[in-house]
Amino acid sequence: MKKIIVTGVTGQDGSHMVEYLLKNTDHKIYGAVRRLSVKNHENILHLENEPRFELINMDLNDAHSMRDVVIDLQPDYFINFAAQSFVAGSWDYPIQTWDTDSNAVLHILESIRRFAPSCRFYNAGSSEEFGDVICSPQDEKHPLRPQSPYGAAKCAARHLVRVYRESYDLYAVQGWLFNHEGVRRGLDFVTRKISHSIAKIKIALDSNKTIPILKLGNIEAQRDWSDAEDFMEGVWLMLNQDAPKNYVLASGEMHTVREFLEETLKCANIEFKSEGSEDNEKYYTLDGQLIFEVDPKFYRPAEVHELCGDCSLAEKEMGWTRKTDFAGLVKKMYESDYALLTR
Ligand code: G4F
Repeated sequence: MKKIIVTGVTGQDGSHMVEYLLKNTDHKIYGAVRRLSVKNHENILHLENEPRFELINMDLNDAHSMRDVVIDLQPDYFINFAAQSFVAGSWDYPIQTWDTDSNAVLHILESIRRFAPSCRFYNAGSSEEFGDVICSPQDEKHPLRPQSPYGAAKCAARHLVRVYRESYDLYAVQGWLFNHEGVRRGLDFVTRKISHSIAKIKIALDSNKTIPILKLGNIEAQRDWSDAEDFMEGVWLMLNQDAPKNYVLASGEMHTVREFLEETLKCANIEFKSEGSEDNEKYYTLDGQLIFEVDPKFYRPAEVHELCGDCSLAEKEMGWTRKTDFAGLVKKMYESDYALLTR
């Protein structure tokens, strides 16, 4: 039985990856977790009794712990989804971001090269690496122009993955995953912040309670949003080609944050009118209750204004396709949050 280490299993991508691997392979999956005094295992609780899934202790910021795991397990695959993945937070804690998203990748690569050189390695890359884009859509040839400490750390990791692949003949890849969302998305990310807040607003409106106003930053930012679950197959395909190669995974569609908000309001059957503009824009229900306002507190020191991916290479060479479209993703997230809050 082959062995796969997956990091970040308590998060959105890691937990979906484990589910994908349990369903589509016969391999044994080791979910690497950091011991915390308060457990954060909600996303993997349902997998606790799976005989092919085992949790192991490992801290990405401790090179020795990582090395020992690689020596002991001799994994066939190592999938690294652990990261400081909140772009806005990377200005508040840039060093922790660099340590986790860049230095830790170097430690993994060193462990693999020294102790398990036939292990295939996937590192989570990001469309944030393209940053201040020069053309749209972005494919694998677009230059790296990061705009945040997070984007810069992912670019550094990308170079390390390439250097190790070329220097030591490792099977090491880093896909460019455009924004991918879902019901397990953290509440700070804009899509889940919107779906969760609008569900709360809907419940408050229906029960005549005080409305918890949604506050967002730059609602004109444009992103290429997909369903995180659709990307897991793409990651696994990237690890199982004849030769290692990096691919873009994306939807090829671009929508503004405003469109995401308005599509969610549509799902909730909330009609609204807009007043003001830019920093002062507000949305009200038709009977005048404030539901949303722009809050410059959520603006970033530097913004990536638009991202739109071209995944035609992944489709052509790996046969990868996505299943959920933009409207389907918004509906899924809103309905899940509404159910969660009314349960
Ligand atoms: O949801 P976001 O925080 O995601 P962002 O920055 O695009 O990063 C995500 O996608 C990347 C792939 O491109 C990943 F690598 C990364 O780890 C993460 O998963 O913000 C999306 C957009 C931004 O332009 C932001 O300025 O939404 C805008 N926005 C507007 N108001 C807001 C808010 N973002 C957040 N988080 N919160 C707001 O209130």
